[in-house]
Amino acid sequence: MDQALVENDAVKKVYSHPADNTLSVGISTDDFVAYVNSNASDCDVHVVDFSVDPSAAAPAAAAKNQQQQQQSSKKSSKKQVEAGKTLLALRWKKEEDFAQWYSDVIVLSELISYYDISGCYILLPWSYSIWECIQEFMNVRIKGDLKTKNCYFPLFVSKDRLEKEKDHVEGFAPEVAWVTKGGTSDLASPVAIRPTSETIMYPTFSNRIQSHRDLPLCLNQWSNVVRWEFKDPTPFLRSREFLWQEGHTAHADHEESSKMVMDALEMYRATYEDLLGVPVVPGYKTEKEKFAGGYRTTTVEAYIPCSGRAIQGATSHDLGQNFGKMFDIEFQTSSGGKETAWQTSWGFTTRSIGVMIMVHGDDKGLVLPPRVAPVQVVIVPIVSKACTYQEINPYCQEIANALTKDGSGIRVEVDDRTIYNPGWKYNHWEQKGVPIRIEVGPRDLKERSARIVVRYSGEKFDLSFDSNDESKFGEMISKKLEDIQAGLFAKAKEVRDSHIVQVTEWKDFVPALEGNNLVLTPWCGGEHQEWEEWVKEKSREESLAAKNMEGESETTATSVAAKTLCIPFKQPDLPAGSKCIASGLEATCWVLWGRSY
Ligand code: 86X
Repeated sequence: MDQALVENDAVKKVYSHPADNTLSVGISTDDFVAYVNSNASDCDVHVVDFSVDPSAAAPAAAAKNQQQQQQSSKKSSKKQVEAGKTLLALRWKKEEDFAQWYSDVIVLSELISYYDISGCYILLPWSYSIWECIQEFMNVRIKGDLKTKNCYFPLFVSKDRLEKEKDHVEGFAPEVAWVTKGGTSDLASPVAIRPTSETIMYPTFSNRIQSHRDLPLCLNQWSNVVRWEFKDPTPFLRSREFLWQEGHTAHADHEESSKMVMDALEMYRATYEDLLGVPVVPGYKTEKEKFAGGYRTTTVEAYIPCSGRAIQGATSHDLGQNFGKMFDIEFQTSSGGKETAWQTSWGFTTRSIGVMIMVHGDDKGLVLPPRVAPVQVVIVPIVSKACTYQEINPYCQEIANALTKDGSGIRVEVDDRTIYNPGWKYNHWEQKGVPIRIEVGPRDLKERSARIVVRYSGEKFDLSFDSNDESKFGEMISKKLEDIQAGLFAKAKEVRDSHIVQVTEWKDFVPALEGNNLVLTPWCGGEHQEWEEWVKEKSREESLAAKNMEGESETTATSVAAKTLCIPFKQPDLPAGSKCIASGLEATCWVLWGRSY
């Protein structure tokens, strides 16, 4: 309790929310302190002088943006946390300081813990469960539609093998992590930790593929990979070790392999949109932005409203015969000739969880779409002297049983812990993003009803729990979860759609970026890579001028320059005579630009 409240005689009453966020009780400070210190409550009053500036260091979460903190040191010192104290609420609003907000959300919701190696994070059960939901969703499709089998290849790769294809590794070499010792003795030849598994898997493809009868060969692995990056890391979005799935397939002809590329991309679209509620734009990467080792790259691009930035959600590559030639993946055709296999590769990472957090989260914390929420419904009993746990718990349990029985499959938790009061629990589960809270008080017990509170909208209503037809209650909650899933997606899509603007003249380009938009422009197409470079430089210059800044740091992960995100599959009409935004040449398509992560 704030010391000023206790000592200041002018303060006649303090207001608290003893049982319910929507009800306040005002009593004198003396009575309040006496009550809390009495046996009636489980805790004691601690008087804290809030006017004293806590000198303790900021936690790791807040340490990240030190520069920013120094710029607004007055603001941030107020928001530092005393060492050893837990945060009770987010210190930052999403719109106020997006990076700090994100740090607070992932820690308070217990998704992430920090670790003593930069760029590495602990995925706590709350985030790992989400990853398991993603795996479940995707495995059905990987094994079903994509007819691809899971497998596991080694983590380590020899230097010779990794560098077998120089061109493939070249640009990436600085990111490769190496093991050079076993115990104290140097290894005869160091081994790399996989940054991706082409060189690890493709020799196996070469061995196993001899005849057209061996095709298609479609393998997927779920694994960790390491890329030792030096840009600022951000949990989920850019970490040195991350989890992913990588699919690698080989086919007898290009028709079949290009279909695989599209089918894998459709799985990614579905995972983002139908599971995570995050709208994405599917399309082709330009020549400049595609995976250099392949023939063509497709992508799903997401949009982060608060930063106005795009982020690559996942990619699916048409490798053509490039890797087949490098790794001798040849097969005997049915007519007896020899042909190189046609390959694809596709990957989806834990970055997706970060995108989901950024898109749906709010000032109270995480907001989870029901389909990936580890707990979809939390039931909180409201206890008091007049209504004890012994009285109310059986009813809460009855409700929980109704929601879980007959394999209705709702993930329910009854929070019947006695060490926390209901207000604390509401806050806790709101921060963790649980889609539905069911509050059960004495009145609900008497009337056999329950109060339903929806996390993302704040909607509240009473629902009757009819003892003759409990399945009705379960159906209503199931339906509500589906509505929430659809509602979250619709809300995100509306925001995203309103931030894609069509621009046909260069003068409108940077102003559109400055308005946090992605920009669709007519474009002269693939052969003119230098014009993408031109847009990058020109947009950087004009953006810096608009922001009154002189230059950009080399280590910041994000730049103010725009790059192409994709050539969307879904193209608006291109009026005849449209000119490329950059070159002024005849436009052949619309291309999507944006600042990106
Ligand atoms: C490119 C290509 C591809 C399978 C995917 O995008 C989906 C899943 N792989 C990955 N890429 C690299 O090839 C690469 C190679 C090395 Cl050696 C590295 F250190 C980093 C890399 N990053 C990306």
